[in-house]
Formats: sequence, C-alpha cells, structure tokens
Amino acid sequence: MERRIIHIDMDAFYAQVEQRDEPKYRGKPVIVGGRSENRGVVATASYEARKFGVHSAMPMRTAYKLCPDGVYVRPRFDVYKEVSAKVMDIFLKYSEVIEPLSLDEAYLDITHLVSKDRTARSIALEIQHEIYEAVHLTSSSGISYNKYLAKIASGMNKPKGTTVIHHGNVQEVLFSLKIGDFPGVGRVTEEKMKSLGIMTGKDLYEWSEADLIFEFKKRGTSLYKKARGIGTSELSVERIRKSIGKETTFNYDINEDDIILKVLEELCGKVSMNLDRRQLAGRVVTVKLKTLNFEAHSRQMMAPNPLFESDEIFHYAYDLYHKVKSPEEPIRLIGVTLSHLEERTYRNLTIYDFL
Ligand code: TTP
Ligand code: MG
Repeated sequence: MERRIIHIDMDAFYAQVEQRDEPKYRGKPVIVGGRSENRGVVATASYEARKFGVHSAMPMRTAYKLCPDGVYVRPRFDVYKEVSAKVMDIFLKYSEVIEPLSLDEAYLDITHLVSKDRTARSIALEIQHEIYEAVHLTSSSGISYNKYLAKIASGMNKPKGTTVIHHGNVQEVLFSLKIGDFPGVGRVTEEKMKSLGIMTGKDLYEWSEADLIFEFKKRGTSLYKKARGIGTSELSVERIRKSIGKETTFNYDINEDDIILKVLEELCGKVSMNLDRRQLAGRVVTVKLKTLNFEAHSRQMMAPNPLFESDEIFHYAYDLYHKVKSPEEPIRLIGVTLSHLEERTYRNLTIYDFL
C-alpha cells in the first residue's frame, strides 16, 4: 500500500527561536553563528537576513560584509534542544514511525491516520498548528508518497508552507526543480551535473539510466529514479546515527597535498556542523581516500576525548592523511568520518560559553 509521509522542518530554526525570546530582534536580520577557535560560520539566518544574501555555512566575515547592520547572536543549543524535544513529543502523538533528521526536521509516516474525511494535508496543518501553540514557532511541511518528495515539498513554500506532491503534479514539480535542490545532490555532484548540461529535473529526466550510471557510477540508478518521483518511503527509526562523514570526489586526479588538505579541512568543518546540529560528539576519526583505480585506503585513530570542533577533528585528520597517503600516488576521493558517537554532555557543551 502506498504510504503517506510528512516532512516537517522548522522555519529558520535557531534564528526564529532567538526572535521569539528577544522581542527587539523581531523583524530584524538576525544571524546566528559561532566561532570555533579561529573561524566562524553562520549556523542560520532569519528570513530578513537572507534578503541580504546571508545563509547557513557562510563564513561570518562574509555575512558581516553583506549585512553590517544585522543582529549577530551566538547559538544557545540548550534552548534549541529543549524546543526540539517538545516538537518531537508532538510528532509522537501522531505516529510512532518518526525519523528525526536533525534538531528541527523529521519524517513522519501518517498513513494509518489518513481517511476520506482526514487528508494528509489536514493532518500536516494540525501538526504545524500544534507546534505553534506549544513553542510559538512556525514550521513548514511537505506531504507525499515517499521521503525525498516530502522533503522537496516542505522546502517549496517556506516559511509557514504546507505543500503536497502527488501523482498529478510530481513530474511538473520535478521538471522545474534546480538540480542542486534534489536531496542528495551535493555541491560536487551539482557542479558535475552542470558541466554535463544538467541544470534542472527536466534535463535529468532526459538522461538514460545507462548514461547516468556511466557518469555517476553506483548513484546513476538512484538519480534516474529521483528524476521520476521514485524513492523509498521506509523510515529509518534508528535513534542515534552511528557515524557522520563527508567526502569529496575530485573531477580529476590530484596529488597536491596543500589542495587536498584544504578540502579535508573543509570536510572537517562540515562534519563538525553536522555534529552540532545533532548535538553529538565522536571519538574515532577516520580518513579515507581512493586512488585512480578506485582502490580505497583508510586509517583511523581514537581521540582521548569526544571531538566536535572542526579544528580538533582536522588536527587528527591531518595526521591520518599523512599516514594513509602515498606521496607518489594521486587520488580521486577524500573523506573524513567521525564514529563512536555520543550525545554531548553538559561538560563539553560549556565550550559554547566561549564562542
Ligand atoms: P535548516 O532546517 O537547514 O535551516 P533553517 O531551519 O535555519 O531554515 P529553513 O527555514 O530554510 O529550514 O537547519 C536547521 C538548523 O540547523 C538551523 O536553524 C541551524 C542549524 N544549521 C547549522 O548549524 N548549519 C548549517 O549548515 C545548516 C544548514 C543548519
Ligand atoms: Mg529548518
């Protein structure tokens, strides 16, 4: 039987919480961000700040340039976590099958609730209303018959949106979607797609499965399906992720340590941000690389304390890279993963006091 999946995502989450708790921030461009040792990035920006071009993961100094009169605030993770727990409690009233993706978003399977008199859309509206009543924050929802379409839908009418993708409009929606907006198409894949002339879902649709496999290897089939609205509706209800990793595939073979290390440092920053969003820390760092002939090599080490700061992770990744990389052999891919994850304790949370 076809499933009904709702994806709910809070609007400008950290920034909206700050505006909720500080009336003088309301209506103003609010930028929430931090500094980890020597560099800081934007965690999120209010919709007012986004008009200036400020967005998540942008260096703070770029944000300052774009929006010098913005209100800059440090994240208060303890508050966001508390809000998140309340929101998740509301989800649990509707369904036991929930897959949280981060503090502010989750998938819910609500198939069992849908009837002739109660549409999936009306259930989504009820949930959004209940969230607002409980924590005074707005959210957006997407409803569809699989996960990735629900996620696309929730982003279509932000903020305060409720959007349904059904069999009647799915192809139209996917055709007009920018290629970078497909879930699972990261920056590197997006660049490669564009270099092949694939700018939109329509362009992707026109590629054969065989050609996509030729260009994108194992991911070809999934891209082919994504262009056609086919995806899984099975929620993964695992409570805590076992590892968090990021990797980059280069478009060419590369052997320059300084360039590779710069990419590795960026990947550490992304892993760190991902850990922040889930309020996790990890003790084992793994660096993996693949050589030209797709041979994989990896090395890992365990840190004495749980890590989550970008610079700390890079400190280990740097050593591991030099252990695993052979100087004369160029590589095609580099990745870094943190495993042995645990929830952050209050003790290591206090480091945010110094942000
Ligand atoms: P998102 O849901 O991606 O963004 P958002 O809720 O701020 O805005 P939108 O209305 O577009 O959904 O992320 C949720 C929170 O996670 C966000 O408020 C801050 C944090 N976050 C980071 O710390 N770094 C990041 O790169 C991203 C994308 C989010
Ligand atoms: Mg959000």
